Amino acid sequence: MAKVTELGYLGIGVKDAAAWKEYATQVVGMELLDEGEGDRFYLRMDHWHHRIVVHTSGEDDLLYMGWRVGGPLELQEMEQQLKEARVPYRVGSEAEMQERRVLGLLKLASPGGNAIDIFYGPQIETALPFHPGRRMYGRFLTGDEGIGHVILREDDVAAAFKFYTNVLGMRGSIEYKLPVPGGMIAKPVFLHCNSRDHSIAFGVGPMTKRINHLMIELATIDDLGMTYDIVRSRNIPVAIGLGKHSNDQAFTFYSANPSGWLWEIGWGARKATEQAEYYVSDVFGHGVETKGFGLDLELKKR
Ligand code: MBD
Ligand code: FE
Repeated sequence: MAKVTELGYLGIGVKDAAAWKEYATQVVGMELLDEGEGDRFYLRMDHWHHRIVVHTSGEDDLLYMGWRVGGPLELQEMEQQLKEARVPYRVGSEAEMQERRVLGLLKLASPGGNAIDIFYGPQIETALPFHPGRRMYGRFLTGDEGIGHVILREDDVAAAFKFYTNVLGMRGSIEYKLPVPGGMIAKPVFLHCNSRDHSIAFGVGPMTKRINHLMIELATIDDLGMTYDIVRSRNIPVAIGLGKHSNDQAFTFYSANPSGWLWEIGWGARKATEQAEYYVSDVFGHGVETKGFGLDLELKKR
């Protein structure tokens, strides 16, 4: 079975391009790459041409995700899996592959209607080393763990679980049982495709946007602290304060981006466990500070 190996890139649609350029470079430390196309610019986190395409198309939401496979054979095998599972897909044209800066491309959608690229062969810029948008102590932790993780809207959790595991080849399970207002228990599912604890999660409750958050990881704690100070100094809303998750054991906080969804900034995550476990509380912290960002969960039992 072919398996996706990393969440390689994201496309997002935004209203306020200037605010996004400022946020991505000066708050988070990403590198801006503007190739003068007018309708989009790129954010770099490492030696890839880009990790995020910011389309100035106004959605203020996720547009697409790029899931990587190893090479042409794996892409072919993935096509077979899509056929067998009766998932409609399209082979990307030469122009579409060039647009995404990849060697091979399939285009499809998840059960929840999230646009998915399956690709191999990203464009790597050996002559354009990563240059952060502001000072950094270290770097973003990407490599073979991909860009980070996303929490998405997948209204039919069982269908999404089947799709991401049986068709795309990911592994995982429910990892928390958390009481939510109204007496319900949230049972979010977390899936991995490499040593990152999770590359995707869903089932946190009703969502208006396609995406709740993108988590990006820093290699050194000082960079997490520097980002936190910048967020505080600019009075950017913090949805969930600093704390430590039980599943990936990452030290993180969640704050608003200029599109009104969250970026979770983290450090110190452990590797994915081989065998399923679930938790009823985070380790410490992670208190809800600002409600209304679709993550009003009490992660820490108090
Ligand atoms: C996460 O990264 C997360 O976003 C939530 C809600 C719970 C555990 C880990
Ligand atoms: Fe997260």
